[in-house]
Amino acid sequence: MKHDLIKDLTLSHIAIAVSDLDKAQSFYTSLGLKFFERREIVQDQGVETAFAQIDQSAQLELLKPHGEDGPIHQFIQKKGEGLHHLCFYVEDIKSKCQELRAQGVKLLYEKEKVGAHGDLINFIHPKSAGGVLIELAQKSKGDKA
Ligand code: CMX
Repeated sequence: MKHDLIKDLTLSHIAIAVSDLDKAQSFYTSLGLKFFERREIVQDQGVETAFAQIDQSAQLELLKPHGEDGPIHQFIQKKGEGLHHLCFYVEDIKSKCQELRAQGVKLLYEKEKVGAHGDLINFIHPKSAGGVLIELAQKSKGDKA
């Protein structure tokens, strides 16, 4: 069966919380993924990230705590390593968030923040999404990848 692609919502990345980036990267490399050389520290989120391309659009993001204040540190302390969130790219994050708020969906931030790659981001609380943490992102203008 052929499906029409929804251009306004594409999978950006699947994120995994890890304690050791090198170890996790080595595992996913042995699975066949190729990681970008550049790792990024996102101070605001308290994480260090490593990304690998999965297919034409989606990536795998490994998230290691940077410091002891961030959500990934807390997540690993409480639950251990594992699947952390899904991220979808949207065309216009501000209007998408307004649309969702109007439907009663709980978003974490009142105003979008700057995340990895300089993208604008917000999150849907897992309690509003059947137990799954969902990140919404709008591509930064400088990032055409
Ligand atoms: N996926 C699913 N459920 C989750 C979750 C996750 N990643 N993190 C927490 N939860 C659940 C908990 O299990 C808990 O449920 P119960 O009440 O049923 O036990 C509930 O949410 C509250 O959890 P908590 O441990 O008390 O955690 P907090 O409320 O302190 O924080 C959250 C949860 C989602 C608000 C926090 O993790 C957050 O602000 N996340 C957004 C920012 C983020 O994750 N940044 C990471 C880096 C982003 C990137 O660069 O990609």
